[in-house]
Amino acid sequence: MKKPGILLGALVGGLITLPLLAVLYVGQMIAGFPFVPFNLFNNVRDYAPGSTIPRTIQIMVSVITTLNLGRVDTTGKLIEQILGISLVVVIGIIAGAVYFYIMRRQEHRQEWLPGVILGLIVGVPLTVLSLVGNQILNADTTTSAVWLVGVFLIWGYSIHWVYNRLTYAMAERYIKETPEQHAEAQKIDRRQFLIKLGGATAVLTVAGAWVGSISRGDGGTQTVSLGNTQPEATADPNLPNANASVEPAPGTRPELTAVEDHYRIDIALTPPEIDLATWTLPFVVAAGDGSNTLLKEFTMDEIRANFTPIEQYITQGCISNNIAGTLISTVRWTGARLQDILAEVDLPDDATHLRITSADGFDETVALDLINSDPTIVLAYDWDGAPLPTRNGFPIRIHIPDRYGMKQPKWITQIEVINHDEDGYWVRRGWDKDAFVMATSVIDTVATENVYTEGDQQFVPIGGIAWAGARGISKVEISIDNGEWVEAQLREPLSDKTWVIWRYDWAFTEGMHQFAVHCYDGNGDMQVTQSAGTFPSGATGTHRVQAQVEAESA
Ligand SMILES: Nc1nc2c(c(=O)[nH]1)N[C@H]1C(S)=C(S)[C@@H](COP(=O)(O)O)O[C@H]1N2
Ligand SMILES: [Mo]
Repeated sequence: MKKPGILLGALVGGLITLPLLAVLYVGQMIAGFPFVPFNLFNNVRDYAPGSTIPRTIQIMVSVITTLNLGRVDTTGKLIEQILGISLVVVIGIIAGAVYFYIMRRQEHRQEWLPGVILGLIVGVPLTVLSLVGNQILNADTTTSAVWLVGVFLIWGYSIHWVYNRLTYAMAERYIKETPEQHAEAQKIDRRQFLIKLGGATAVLTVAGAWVGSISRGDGGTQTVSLGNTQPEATADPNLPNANASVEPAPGTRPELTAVEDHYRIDIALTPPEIDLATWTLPFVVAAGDGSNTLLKEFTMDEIRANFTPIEQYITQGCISNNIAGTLISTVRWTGARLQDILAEVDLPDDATHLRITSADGFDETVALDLINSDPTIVLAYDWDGAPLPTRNGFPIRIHIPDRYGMKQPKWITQIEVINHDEDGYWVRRGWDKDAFVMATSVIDTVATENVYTEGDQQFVPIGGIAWAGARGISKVEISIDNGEWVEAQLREPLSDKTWVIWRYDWAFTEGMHQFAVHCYDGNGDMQVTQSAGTFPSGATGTHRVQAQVEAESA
């Protein structure tokens, strides 16, 4: 019996890696687990020696421009993604070849153990590379690690299983051949088996890609069994919209998020604890010899006392928030205008940008033009009237309207004045350079427990939120059972920067129904309804839920 060689190993390694990619993709789309090829690529880009990667990207950009392949940023991103996927396939091919090479030299048939070892040798490093400071994770690190290693164990075992099948087994119809014809028979058997294997991996890969793409962004249709009896967003007389005429439908999320419930996303494993006794906010400029010249320095007391506090109700969202996800919150921010602060800093003539750095190693750059055009950009120190919680950026963080959180450093430790633009922490890792907030709308509740009668008609309240950054919301529409889009009522929001609560009271017919929502921003532009995942520019897509609506039992 002839053992399969390294070429066959390469083929098998490549084939088995395709469904692996599909499974990883489904894992990302459904549960937010890291998609190894992209994370791996980002890491290779960040840590590759010297200028290999920037040079590759430069070549890519000139190829795109020369061949007229479309917008450099989007096409470039696609090429990067293809590179990432190819990288993993190449790893699979090499792993398969090496594995077959090693197994050929074994005298005896091995059961599962070498396959598991293969899975660990390849899977553990790739898992680590996919999890270290790389993407804004949706799933927690431990669960992600278990998932990734598990998937790679199955991958390794599959390669091993194929090796054993090719080496030690043969379809029954060939076995009765004479020993001389055995080698020939084995060849035919292998060919047939490989064709089947190719077909099976193709089917699995396509099925995985399909399942992943339909569960993209809007997560398919969820079933809501919401419908609490009490409205949660009861009017607080102190809120600016206390007299709003539209009441939230029961089960709508609180209009104002409790500070301790505000979502948290950052690269810090534990939030940095900053001591106000030693903290200052220095504005510096590079001296040219590698050191910094201090332009101006503020203590927290000075920032609080010397600048008029600006209070704003603000909804902030994370670019990693899935449609109807939880990485979005609304609180009252207080801070000093960055314009006012800069008026006291003697900026160099050629200054164009500020590079903000944070205690956790995070950084972002903001253009002076943007700051000068918007008096609502603040360095914030209070949330709901109390100093920022440690986890949310104590003692100071920036707010820039209309951008996702990734553009807005917390725990600011230094502001460097520079004369050029620079990509920030997440931008360097492939996320959107501008990170403008995508308009989004969510159904929070179909209040099936709050059905009421008016005249001879029964109604069920439906409600939720819509948000489009500082652009505001001009219209929310819902569609029931794929029917016509009808306009919902809009509750007056807390401010022009917060989400808007909407409500629609439906004169229902009993039964199971599908509900969909979409919104228009303040410019009258409809939200993007095409489903897209969070990377690289924020999720888009229509939120849909279904609910069983029953008549009130009188
Ligand atoms: N220093 C620092 N600031 C940061 C980040 C970070 O990792 N480090 N993450 C950003 C991201 S991605 C988001 S979504 C917001 C989240 O702010 P929150 O945790 O207060 O909700 O902080 C932003 N500012
Ligand atoms: Mo974020």
